[in-house]
Amino acid sequence: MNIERIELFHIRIPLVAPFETSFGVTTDRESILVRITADDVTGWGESVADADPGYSYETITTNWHVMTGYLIPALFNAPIGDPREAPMRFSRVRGHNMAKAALEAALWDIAAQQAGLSLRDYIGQLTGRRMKDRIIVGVSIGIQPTTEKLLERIESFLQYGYLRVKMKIKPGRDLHDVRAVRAAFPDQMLMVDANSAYTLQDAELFRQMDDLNLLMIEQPLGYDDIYEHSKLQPQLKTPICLDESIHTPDHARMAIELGACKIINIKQGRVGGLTHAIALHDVCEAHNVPVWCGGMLETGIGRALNLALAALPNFTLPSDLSASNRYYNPDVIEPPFEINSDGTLSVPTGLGLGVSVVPERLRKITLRHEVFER
Ligand code: OSB
Ligand code: MG
Repeated sequence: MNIERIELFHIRIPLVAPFETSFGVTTDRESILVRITADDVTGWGESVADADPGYSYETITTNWHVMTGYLIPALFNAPIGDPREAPMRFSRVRGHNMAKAALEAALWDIAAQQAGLSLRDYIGQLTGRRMKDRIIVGVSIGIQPTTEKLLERIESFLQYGYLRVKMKIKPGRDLHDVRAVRAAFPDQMLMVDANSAYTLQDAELFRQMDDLNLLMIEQPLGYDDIYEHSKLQPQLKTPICLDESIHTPDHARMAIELGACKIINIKQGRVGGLTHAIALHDVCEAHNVPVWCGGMLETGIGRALNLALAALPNFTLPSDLSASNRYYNPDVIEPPFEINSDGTLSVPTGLGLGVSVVPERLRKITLRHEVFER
């Protein structure tokens, strides 16, 4: 693959409704879209970094700096064989996984197109794994102004056919809300995500949630912690799922061996790209730890990539991948993702990512565009 041109687009796209987590509220999603041209084929990637360092230290600005100063020059340095070489090419930059992942994503899109395959089938070919056609998905519901609004919002999403509900919690908006939701929807597949808002001192709160038949409790403690989660998990029947704490396949092995979690949420951006995400999937599978695909309010570009990843066999739990109209209207791609009647999303079957960016919409949401040529 001879990379000729790399373009970065800083975009800002309005969410159909504000999304509140324990670390803040998002009304407009900002991100960086990457377009790479190699051998006359164009591939797209999307950084999951946000404008603010709430979920992660990475931001649009740090991504721009690391991409333009280090990662893009490393890609222009020499031709690249296949996208699995990207992590080695980027290895002189420590961290900044989201920046690395966005560039690697565009290389996967190109390589799949060059192989004449959908990204899903290309991953299947490289890994020798049998890939799924449809992904079981759930909806992630932000903190609502009141408990009543929360119940209404859940009700409306269930009508679309989502099989699993994830509700965000934060101190002061936790046990009472979760109990109310459980009482209103006794048999609903339900989980909570704390986004690191608690400490081990709050163990009693989670023991009280243990009776509510939750599918899992996602990232209750420190964003960089594994050890304290290993102290909490044995106190609970409910599985803990780690999100923020896991950045490498080694972190996953450590967390599993310490008994810090029973489930891992894989976000390719958080772990530095598809190559590492696949390795993480394999580590979890070898330890009988199920995984699911996390979301970062991606546009359809990141969503298409996530669906191809989630087609791997150990993605057995419902993923945070919802229909396009739950996030953006319109999205930057066509066709939009729609939920099937069985509560799944179909993995795109077209070449590469299998979605097309609509130039007119991209132009409207672009704040800054920069082009780099070899
Ligand atoms: O913790 O999973 C999270 C969105 C932004 C940042 C962190 C998280 C989330 C979500 C949204 O939960 C999932 C989605 O994209 O649907
Ligand atoms: Mg999470």
